[in-house]
Amino acid sequence: MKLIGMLDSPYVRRVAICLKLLKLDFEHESISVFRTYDEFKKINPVVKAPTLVLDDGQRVMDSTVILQYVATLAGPGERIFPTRPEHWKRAARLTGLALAACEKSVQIVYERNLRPAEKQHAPWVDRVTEQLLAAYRELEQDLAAAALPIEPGRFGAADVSVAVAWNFTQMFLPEIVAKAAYPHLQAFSESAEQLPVFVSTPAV
Ligand SMILES: N[C@@H](CCC(=O)N[C@@H](CS)C(=O)NCC(=O)O)C(=O)O
Repeated sequence: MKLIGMLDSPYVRRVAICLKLLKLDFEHESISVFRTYDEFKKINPVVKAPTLVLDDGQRVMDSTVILQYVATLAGPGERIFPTRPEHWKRAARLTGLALAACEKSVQIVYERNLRPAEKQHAPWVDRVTEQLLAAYRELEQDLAAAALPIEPGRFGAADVSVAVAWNFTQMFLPEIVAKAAYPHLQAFSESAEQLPVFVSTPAV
């Protein structure tokens, strides 16, 4: 199978890292939904990254849907999702917050990069910024209450999603989300980004 999309997308990166955690073989094509729109459109007319092209040619999109599918392909013992309800509860909450943080970060980046300066709408950016900060505040509280694992063998999709979201926001919006105000997230991210599976899947 082939993963299509740039690793500077937190959605593409979370899928790439999880595929590696699951020890699944895949090819990666770094095609941009913006700079190479027409090329992307030939693969997936909806032009959404990530897109996973399966061996039979079918194309699947949306990182969460892709992860649900690829998790079923893994060998015995390779897991990115918890099996016990109490673990799922935490993973679900962390993943929801991390994906909201990704979405709000991406919205601000798009507003800045795609909309002409004179057309930018400050009330919308303020609202999205408030939502982004709320998501990270909640994540910080959760991590302060109970640390996330940093051993590679215990990493699941939720942990990957938190780490990837934080890295993306720090890459593009460090002046909005000051890392000093989120010490648990920052420490977790620093540990995660040193793991071989993260190092071999760089966001830039
Ligand atoms: N919910 C989707 C979001 C994916 C997404 O928005 N990807 C961006 C790249 S970071 C994209 O495809 N942007 C182009 C567009 O939406 O037109 C997921 O989890 O995969």
